[in-house]
Order: sequence, then structure tokens, then C-alpha cells
Amino acid sequence: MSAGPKSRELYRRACELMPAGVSSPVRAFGSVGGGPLFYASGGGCHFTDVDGRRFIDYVGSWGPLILGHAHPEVVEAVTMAARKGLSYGAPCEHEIELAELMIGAVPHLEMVRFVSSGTEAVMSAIRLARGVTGRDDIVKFTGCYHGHADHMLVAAGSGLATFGTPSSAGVPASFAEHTIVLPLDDETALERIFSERGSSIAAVIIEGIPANSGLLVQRDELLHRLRGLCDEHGALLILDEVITGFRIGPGGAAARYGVVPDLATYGKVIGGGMPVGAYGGRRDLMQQLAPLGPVYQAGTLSGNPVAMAAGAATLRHLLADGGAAYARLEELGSRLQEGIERVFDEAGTSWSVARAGSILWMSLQEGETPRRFEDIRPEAAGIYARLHGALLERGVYLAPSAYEVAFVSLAHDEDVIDDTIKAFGEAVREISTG
Ligand code: KE4
Repeated sequence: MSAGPKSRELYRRACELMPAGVSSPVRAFGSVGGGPLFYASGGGCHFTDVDGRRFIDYVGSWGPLILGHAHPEVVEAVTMAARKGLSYGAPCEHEIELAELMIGAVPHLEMVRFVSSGTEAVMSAIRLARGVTGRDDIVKFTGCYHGHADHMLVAAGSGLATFGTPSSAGVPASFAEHTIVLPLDDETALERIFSERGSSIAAVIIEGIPANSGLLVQRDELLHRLRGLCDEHGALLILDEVITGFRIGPGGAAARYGVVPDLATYGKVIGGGMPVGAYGGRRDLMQQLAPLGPVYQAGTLSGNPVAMAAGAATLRHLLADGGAAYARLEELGSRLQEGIERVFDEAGTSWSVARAGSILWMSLQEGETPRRFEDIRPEAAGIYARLHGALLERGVYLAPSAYEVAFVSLAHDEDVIDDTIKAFGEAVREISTG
């Protein structure tokens, strides 16, 4: 499906002004074709594009909109805060409110520091890990995305023991030298790198549940072994909960796996749609941050009162009634997963749906649902592009990339999920015969 005439005209103007007409690459629809739809407004689980067409939204701004678009409690909190001032560059009570909500829900969060994006949260947590350990090397995993800080834009080197190579132009090889990239789901690779380099590893960073190259749900044993190896070698474990934090439950992936990280990073949901990131964890580590300690980090709009108010309103809603919201998200997520898998089965495929609560990803290939990026078949992206277009025709908006996940919000309901499943049935039949 192509974008409507008004989206196309706006996109033409945007491309004159901004690279590929977008503020973030994935939004350009490059891998699914057809050109981006320009949003005019959002409400609940729907948005309307500038051509007046209404869609069920499963992107939800890439995760933040767990309550749906323009939730009244969030809009009210933002409006009230904005009326008192948009930014102070000074401490304000809203920061305490959001920090208390986060720390109250996550036992291993003893202190937090707010920033304005997930990238900043990860970049700062890694600098802190290097600063407190006096070590330089960082271990990450293929397929995990942790924002666009230079030392995170690194691909696996040739062979396990070698260090990474830049995955983006503009990242000096020397910046990648201290980033070791391993495959997911592979304890042998972990054991080997720790036996070879354990004394120089400052930290290992892993997504709570890798959700940037499909949804690659890891085995509990892997996370527990990772924790053990970090302890044995004096390295820190950083759990990147930018997607999973307050999305899959109050305690995020740490609670799901029963693993206690030394530091964790947050974003998306904790901002309720406004620019917020955060990192936190052990008090003894966090107190090494300026102005208390030698690790520097700062930010003009960190702790912005309007953004803090949006995040606090979102978490208050999620954590109310003992976290009943998560039971609802689980209900809706499993309904959607079962419905789509029924469609895939009826179409005679063995495609599957990976899910963690309200996060879903369609594995459009035969066989086991992958746990490693290397096991995702490249040709699945072509199938996804056709499915994406066929669903757009039917008013269902999935992420414009085969490697991104879908998010269900509390604003979705059974009728919307059932309409989505019906659209999937028609779309899969269409692409199977097309
Ligand atoms: P931001 O800087 O985009 O707020 O967060 C970076 C980040 C860090 N860690 C994880 C696990 C993340 O998923 C992200 C950002 N996620 C992508 C999409 N999955 C953001 C969308 C985009 O880049 O436009």
C-alpha cells in the first residue's frame, strides 16, 4: 500500500529538509517500500494519517505508548506541568516522583539518573562501568541494539576473540577495539571470552529480551550463566531494559529471569511518550557519578519536568492495583499471538510468533523460532514487506521493518485484536497467492 497524496507531498518537502525526510532511519519505510505515512493524530490504539485514514497502531512510537496515544491521565499531567514551566535546569519534585515509582518497583534499583534517551542511558551506564572497574572492554551480542553511541555501533569481528569492527561510517576502528561482540544463546562463546579476556572486561550489556532483531527470547540458563561469569571475573552486568523496562512487568526482564544486574538502562515506557531515558542500579556504583565521583555525565534537559510528569503518570497507571495492567496486557498479547498463529497454521506455513507479554514478533520462516540473530533467514524480510503492505491496506500498522517488534497497548481491546487477526487472515491469503 502506498502513502496517500498528502503524506507523499509532505514527504517530498521533508526530503528537501531532512535526510530521507525523517528524524530516525527506520521511519523512512526503506525496507518495506511505499513511503512513510505522516501521522495527523493518535487516539487510544489508533492513529489517523494526514490523508484521513485510520489505522490500528502496533508501533506505539516504538514502545513508549503502553497506555495508547494521548491517554487522558498523561495528557493532563503534561498540561499541568507545562502550565508551570517547560524546563528548569534545576531539581524539581517531578524527578523525585518518577524516581520513587521506578525504585519502588525494581528492587535492584537503589539509585537512578535521568537522561533524555535510551542511547544516553546506555552510553552513560557503560562509561560508569568502565570508570568504576578501571577496565575498557565491553561485551555485547549480535543483533542487540543499544542506541547509537559510537562504541555500540559495532559488529562482530572475524572470530570470537577478536574485537568488533565499526558497523557505521564515522566510528573509528579504535573506538570499536574495546567492544567484543558475541552470538546470543551461546554459553561456550561466553565461557571462552571470559577465560581469555575476563580481567579486562568492564561490563557485559544485553537487552532484557533482545527485541531489535526480531524477538530473541533467551533461555534463563544463559542469563544466569552470564551473571555468574561477571561475578567470577569482577565484570558488571548491564541489563538494557529500554524496551522491556515496565513493559513486560514492573520488574522488567530482571524479574522475569530472576537475575540481578549491577546496572540497568531504561527509556520508552518511563517517559510515556516524552523524551526520557534513565540508568540506575547499585548505590555504590551510582555514587561514582559527578558531582559525587569521577565519572562525568550531564544533560540540559535531563529530568525535564514535563517529561517526568508524563513518565510518572504512565507508571502510576501501570503500577496501580498491584500491576493489574500487566495481566491485561498478557491477555491481549496472548489473544493476538494465538490468532496470528492460527492464521499461519491455516495457511499451511510453520511460521510462528515470538512473544513476551505485549511484545510480539512474527518469525516468517520455517522451523524453530530463532534465539539468535544469525538464525533469522534474510528472505523472511521480503515476505514481511509484502505482509506489511497487505495489512496497511486493511488498516493495520506494523513496524516498517521485519526486525522490529509489535507492541500491544492497554488501549487495544478484544474487538481490535480480533479485527487484526481477521486482517492477518486476509493479508496472508493475499500474499500466499500473490
Ligand atoms: P533511544 O536512543 O532510541 O531512545 O534508545 C536506544 C535504544 C536502547 N536500547 C534498546 C534496547 C533500544 O531498543 C533502543 C531503541 N530502540 C529503537 C527501535 N527498536 C528505537 C527506534 C528508532 O531508532 O527509531
